[in-house]
Amino acid sequence: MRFLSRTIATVAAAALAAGATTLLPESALAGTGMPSPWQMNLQGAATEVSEYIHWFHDWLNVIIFTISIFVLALLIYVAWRFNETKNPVPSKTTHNALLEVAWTVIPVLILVVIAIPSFRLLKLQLEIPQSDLTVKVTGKQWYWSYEYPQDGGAFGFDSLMLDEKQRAQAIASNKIAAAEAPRLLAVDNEAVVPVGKVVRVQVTAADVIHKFTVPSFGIKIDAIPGRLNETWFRADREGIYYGQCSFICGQNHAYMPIAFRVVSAERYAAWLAESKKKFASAGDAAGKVAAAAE
Ligand SMILES: [Cu+2]
Repeated sequence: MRFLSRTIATVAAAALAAGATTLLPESALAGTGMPSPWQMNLQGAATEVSEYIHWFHDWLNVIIFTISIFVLALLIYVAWRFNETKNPVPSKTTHNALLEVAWTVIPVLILVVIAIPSFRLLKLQLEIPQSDLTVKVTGKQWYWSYEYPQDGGAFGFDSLMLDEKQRAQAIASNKIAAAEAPRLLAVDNEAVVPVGKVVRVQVTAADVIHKFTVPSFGIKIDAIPGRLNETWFRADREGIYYGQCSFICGQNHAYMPIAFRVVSAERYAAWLAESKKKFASAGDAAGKVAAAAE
């Protein structure tokens, strides 16, 4: 009985903890844009889609915990009430119409309650609103290339992970703040986008299948050679948001992070002007890979 009360207490504590994260202010949620030590929950939400995903996740947890506790309670009751000593002559009942209808209809209703928000989330993700800018992303073994086709820029660049030496150098030379340059996530060229604008992201791959994933934006989409996939995000807050390739794509799959820096409209304009010059003469990716291999 003591074990039982302790188990119930543990389950209740877990349910409370799951519920509490939704009540906490956003700033109390560690790990937005990148994971933080001992983080247990999803990465903090920075877009409408991501916030919906968080809500849906919490809602599913409520349903899962309720069903699990209900079934556990029924099992305990049955074991206690109908054991051999308490109930020596078992009932011969084989049918109960009301009960059978109930245990068919109630699960159907539960599924409907899950399906409606699920379809709404899919619609939100798949229907791209009128976009303010487009960024084309190409997955390559093992880095990402970004192209800015609109905005009069028509420039592109490769974004490669900084190794430990490069990362230390970048921090020492104040190119990037240490808190914004986590190991295995910091890159040489971040993709910069303006805050509060709808960014249409076109995703493809040049060699094998990769997957473009940014948890805080709530986006995850396949990068497939010969196919152009589309998704979108509108970041609500400035900051640095990291993601990773999430389709095993070869030897350095773990070392091709994604980095988006969300900035004000003015800083974005300045970055555009600078990048048009900086990346105008950039060599193609093939040349870069050949140079790196030497
Ligand atoms: Cu990949």
